[in-house]
Amino acid sequence: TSHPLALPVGTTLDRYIMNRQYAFAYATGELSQLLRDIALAGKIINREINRAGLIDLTGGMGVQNVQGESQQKLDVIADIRFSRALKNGGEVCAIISEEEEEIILTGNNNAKYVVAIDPLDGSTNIDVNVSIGTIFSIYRRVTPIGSEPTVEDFLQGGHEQVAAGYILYGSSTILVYTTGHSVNGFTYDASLGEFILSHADIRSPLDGTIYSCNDGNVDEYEEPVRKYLASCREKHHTARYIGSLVADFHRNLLKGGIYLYPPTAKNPDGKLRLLYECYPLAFIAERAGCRAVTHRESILDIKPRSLHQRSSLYMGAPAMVSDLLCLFP
Ligand code: AHM
Ligand code: MG
Repeated sequence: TSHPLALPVGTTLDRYIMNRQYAFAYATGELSQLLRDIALAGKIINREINRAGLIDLTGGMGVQNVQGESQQKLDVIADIRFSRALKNGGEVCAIISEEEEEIILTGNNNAKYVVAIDPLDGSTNIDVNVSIGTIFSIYRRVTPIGSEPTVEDFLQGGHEQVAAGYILYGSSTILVYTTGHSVNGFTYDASLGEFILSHADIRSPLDGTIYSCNDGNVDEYEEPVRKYLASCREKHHTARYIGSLVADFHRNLLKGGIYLYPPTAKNPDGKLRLLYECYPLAFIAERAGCRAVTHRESILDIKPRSLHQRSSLYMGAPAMVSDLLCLFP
């Protein structure tokens, strides 16, 4: 199934992006530059994370972000780094971030794109050396070029994403993204300072044996979800849950599994944020052959209403997601 212009494993991200740009006649290079800006910010965050323990970057700031969670120093740093990289890069007119209530205007009103980002996801894992990630989603603006961007640019819906991706800062750092065609992963080689194509055209298994949810919440899950989890245990499936969405998603994508974040008493609409957590991962999941749904619709079909809207999320191998959905009346 490899594309005629497919590049071999070992190709650098920069070269890959340039090659893809030439493959599309209409491409002007702005999206390519934007993807490179995100990769650069990712390298900077990666550096900060790797030395976090040394320079006392871990631990709380004593302030709360817009969702009322305690904000970690690294969250703040990642937010600043990404905003700066996207502002300086010049291809983005506005950003929304998990860390900020309102849209961030970059001042580049002539730019075509807007970006929704969770700069550093997995906040409870930051100061304990466990994998964390960045999630991003890119749209072409709908407001006229030259004008000030508005929330409308962000509330287009999941199908309108032009690209989505994540960076997982794990046992190695990997950037995975798609522009709506294949999904490709680039592992960071720190000695070269380059992301290198390591996972070309990722296709997820159709079925799997891993299930990932916060077991502490199970009593609050709705009946069909509890039934599904009981069936996983009956089949001696494997429970794996890191509590960093990117890390749990990446593992299940490669190995075959299902990720579940159902509604709970504390988060009746689900915990995860639609625009910069669910949409981008759902976009990647579908392109890699997985499904991403709530109990009643596909994540990408959800109509966005507000910037920090939440959703429940069931995502992973299509056979597993279908088995779960069958249990809902
Ligand atoms: P965060 O944006 O505050 O980091 O929260 C999102 C995280 C996801 O990475 C993870 O999947 C989920 O929250 C874990 O939640 P819980 O601790 O409730 O299991
Ligand atoms: Mg998050």
